[in-house]
Amino acid sequence: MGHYKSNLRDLEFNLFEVLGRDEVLGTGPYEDFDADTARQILHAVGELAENELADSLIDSDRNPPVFDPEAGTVTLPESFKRSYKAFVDADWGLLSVPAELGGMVVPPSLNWAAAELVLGANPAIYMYSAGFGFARVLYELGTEEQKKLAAHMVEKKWGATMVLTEPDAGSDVGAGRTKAVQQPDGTWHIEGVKRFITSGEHDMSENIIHLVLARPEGAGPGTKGLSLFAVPKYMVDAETGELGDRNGVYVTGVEHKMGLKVSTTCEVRFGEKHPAVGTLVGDVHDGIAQMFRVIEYARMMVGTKAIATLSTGYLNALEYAKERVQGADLTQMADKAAPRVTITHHPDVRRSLMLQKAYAEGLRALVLFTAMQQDIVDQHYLETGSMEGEKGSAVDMAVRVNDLLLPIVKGVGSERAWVLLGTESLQTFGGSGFLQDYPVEQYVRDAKIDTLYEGTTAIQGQDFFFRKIVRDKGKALTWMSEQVMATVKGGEGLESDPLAAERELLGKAVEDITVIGGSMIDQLMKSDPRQEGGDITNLYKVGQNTTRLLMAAGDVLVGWLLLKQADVAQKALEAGASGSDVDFYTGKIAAARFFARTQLPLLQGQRTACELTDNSLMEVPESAF
Ligand code: ST9
Ligand code: FAD
Repeated sequence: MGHYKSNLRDLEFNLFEVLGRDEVLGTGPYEDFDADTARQILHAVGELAENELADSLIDSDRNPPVFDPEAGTVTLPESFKRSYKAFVDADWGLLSVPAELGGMVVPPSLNWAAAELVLGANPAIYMYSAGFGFARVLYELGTEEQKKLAAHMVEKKWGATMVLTEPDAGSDVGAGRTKAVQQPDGTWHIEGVKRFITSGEHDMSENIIHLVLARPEGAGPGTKGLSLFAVPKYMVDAETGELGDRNGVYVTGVEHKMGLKVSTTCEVRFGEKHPAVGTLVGDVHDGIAQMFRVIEYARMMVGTKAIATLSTGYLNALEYAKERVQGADLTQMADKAAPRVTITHHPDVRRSLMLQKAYAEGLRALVLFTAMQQDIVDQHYLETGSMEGEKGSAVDMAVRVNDLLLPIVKGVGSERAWVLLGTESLQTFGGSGFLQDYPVEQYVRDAKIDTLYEGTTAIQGQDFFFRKIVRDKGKALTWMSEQVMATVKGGEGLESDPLAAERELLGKAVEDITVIGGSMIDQLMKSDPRQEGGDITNLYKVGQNTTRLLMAAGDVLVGWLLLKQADVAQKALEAGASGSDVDFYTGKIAAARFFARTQLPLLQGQRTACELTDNSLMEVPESAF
């Protein structure tokens, strides 16, 4: 048995028992894929993930890619190449490709459920296969010639990269200095140095298409002055797809990392040896907005990767805990001859396991609830060709809610996952967890990156508050709050509600987060110098709390989704569930109870901390740190 333990039962529970995805599957644009086919897809991907894909995770960590600085080439370990080939040969990359390029037209919720399985088994496989998704973006945004390039990318399974970061432009993408110079033939020459580029070089596809942000000569400062260019490693004959000359884009360094070692992280130089020729995507200067199409998808991917790893970390820990015999039952601690028990008997181990279960399953539910918003937008796009709905429509709200939830999926998913993997999953193994005999130490190392790339947690917190709440004028937030409050009030009218106490706790958590958000809005208003008494430094008080608000919102949503699931589970038990379903549903109710009773009350402390915020932190001299 390999390292990866999937949770197909929970994926199906979310999709079909909680989110009603069977109503969408098999109808409209998704008519070719009904619920049964969706289940078959998930089982097939799960089987592949647990076997061929998982097979190389450990080996490719111990034998990472080898960079040849002379040739500028990278050789990946054979074990990983086999896994990657198994994935692309099975054509599962086509789940994120549009029909026009030969893709399978499935709702995003099914795509993300399948993605979790790949990302949990061997995340770098999904990242190297980005060419499929990037082709979609190029097809949707590109010129006629770029649409043809997109078709070749899919057919020939080429690699692709997203190229934003530079040595002095990380979070601050707008500080990028890479330049684009237009040529008489309409192409552009790209000049500059990019850093940390994932999949920048490897030996698994004959070509790599780089999507590069660069600043055309004379363009303005910041992100708005950046344009997006498609820059191939080898020039391509758009008609035939045949490769031409080597383009002037070279990898000059590959980083040595803490984890996720098989995923190459490259320094890429453009136009140093000879010109790096690119074409302007869509022939329009709208680079940052275009790149955000990729970033949004990639942020969802990172959140899914994080929780996929937390889930397999938990299931590995659970298996170990059921077998490891150590110590006597706490109630017999005085009896030195008492029988020894498996560690699942110890209250503290149970606390730890249930915490892992609650977050892994609650965050999975959040990923799939977010994906369900994408289903609404995707279906509308397939039917009308537009990604926007009329103002006030369900599609318009789904766009906003998806936007609101993405920083939570990415920011909270990654923070909770890597911390819990370390403090709980690894800890469950005792000293053995520290050894490379088990996969969990690698999970911790591989998952840490998720809090960093695609915008650090601080960036997610700011995005959540300033863009997704304030700029949205609270529309998506209000809708979301209504959904949560419907569950809080869900027990009204019931003769006896077994989850009444949990609903009350969720209601209190909503009150707490409302105070946190409210006091931040208050400080924001007080920072407007145009208002009487307005002081711009009040913005620092907001800035001290953006990550707090993000994490608190994650907890409220996890608590809510677990409770929603518990309601479904309760009904299923009352309807006479049998066999392994009884355990499954009982576990759902237990997780909701545990989370509501042990995690949601902690938000009161966060509320107090927010209310106590002043600017003394900002006044501490740097030398006093
Ligand atoms: C990286 C890659 O880290 C790591 C892993 C790579 C793995 C690759 C494999 C991926 C697999 C998946 C592939 C499939 C792909 C595709 C499939 C598609 C179907 N939402 O606030 P402003 C835009 S890569 C949307 O003033 P600043 C918007 O246009 C490196 N758009 O920002 C806005 O204009 P407007 C990742 C947004 O102060 C404009 O930006 N690096 C959003 O100028 C300006 O906005 C980072 O993520 C949004 N949330 O710049 C950088 N936000 O307002 C992190 C902004 O008019 N830093 N826009 O609408 C940030 O995000 C900064 O906040 C900043 C600030 C750069 C945006
Ligand atoms: P900095 O921006 O210097 O941040 C340092 C610290 O300061 C962080 O804690 C950050 O949260 C904080 N900080 C910075 N600015 C602010 C602010 N305004 N407010 C509050 N806090 C702030 N990039 C690509 O373009 N393509 C890729 O494929 C890619 N893959 C990557 C793969 C790996 C393994 C790694 C490590 C990075 C990758 N990146 C990629 C780059 C990645 O997106 C950046 O590392 C990330 O956006 C952070 O930038 P930085 O490292 O320069 O950190």
